[in-house]
Amino acid sequence: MRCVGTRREENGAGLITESRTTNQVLAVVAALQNRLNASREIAPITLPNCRLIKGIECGSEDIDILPNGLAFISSGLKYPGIKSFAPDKPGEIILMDLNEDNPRAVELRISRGFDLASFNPHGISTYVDKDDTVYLFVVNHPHQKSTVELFKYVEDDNSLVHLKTIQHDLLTSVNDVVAVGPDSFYATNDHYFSDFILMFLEMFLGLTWSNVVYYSPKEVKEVAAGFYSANGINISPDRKFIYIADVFDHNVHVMEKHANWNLTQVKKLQLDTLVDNLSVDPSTGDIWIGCHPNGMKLFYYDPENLPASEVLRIQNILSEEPVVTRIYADNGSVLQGSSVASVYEGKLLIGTVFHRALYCEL
Ligand SMILES: [Ca+2]
Ligand SMILES: [Ca+2]
Repeated sequence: MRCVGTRREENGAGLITESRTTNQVLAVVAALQNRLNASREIAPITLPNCRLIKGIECGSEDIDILPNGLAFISSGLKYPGIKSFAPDKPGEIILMDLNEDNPRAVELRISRGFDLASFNPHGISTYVDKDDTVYLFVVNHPHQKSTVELFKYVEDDNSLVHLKTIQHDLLTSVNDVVAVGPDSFYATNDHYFSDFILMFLEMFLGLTWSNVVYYSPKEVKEVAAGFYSANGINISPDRKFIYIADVFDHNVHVMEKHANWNLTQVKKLQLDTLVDNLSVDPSTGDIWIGCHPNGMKLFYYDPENLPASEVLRIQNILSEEPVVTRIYADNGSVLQGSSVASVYEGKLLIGTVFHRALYCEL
């Protein structure tokens, strides 16, 4: 004590400044731990009829299911700071027909001319046009950049024909997209920066510089901003509302879509988990979410302390009292780092950022 007292006398102002700085750093670290839910442990919730899907070993970050039961799965994401079990293997798009009694995962062939070696697929979205053409929008990170690839799905030979690569100054760090036309979509930028160090700094400091962009060949504009990290995005069955997950703010934003494609916030539903991709059940309008209960375990991969999985279902999000149900939870012993959950007629697919995928009959 005496020693401290003496120093205080000699350099009082300096010490106060120093302790203020220390307090500020501690506050930033505490806020980061909160955003990552760093202390959360979960109790398991099991489902009776689930199996791991054969052939999916290196991620199934996003899943989009067509009204006819064909499920598209993006696999093999390499994302700065996140684990990959196959860092040198290009990503792929996998298809499962959920009408089959025992659905299998089949890799889709991609047309010539597309650079497969650098394919690094992330969020996806399908769009069925008036003439029944199926378009698949895929967020891609070739060489750490962000593009959106537009494909046409050809059912006859289970292939994807690459139509175009979309790149734009406003599409800097794209996480997910939701198609609103055959060549237009909303996209989330999960960070303002695309450089890894600056991305980390942005997360560490808790900047709310992440946004949502509307893209069409005629017009590209920011339509929502102020997110810690906008991640999953999807649309209501009546196509009036856009749902956006803020992964580090642990909530889902409900936005009203206007004729000029601008978005205005209707409400925000607070949760206690890191919300990744959002799927909408077309028959009920329920939102199914793949969540990370504890982001620290996801970002600092430790085989002794695995990242967990959690699936939430939100019913009646527009009502006064939405119902949030925890459908599935696992400590990572079965499924690590769940990022998406999608349903089709009593069947549930749960995908992960870099691990396997689960097929369940509900
Ligand atoms: Ca998606
Ligand atoms: Ca995502």
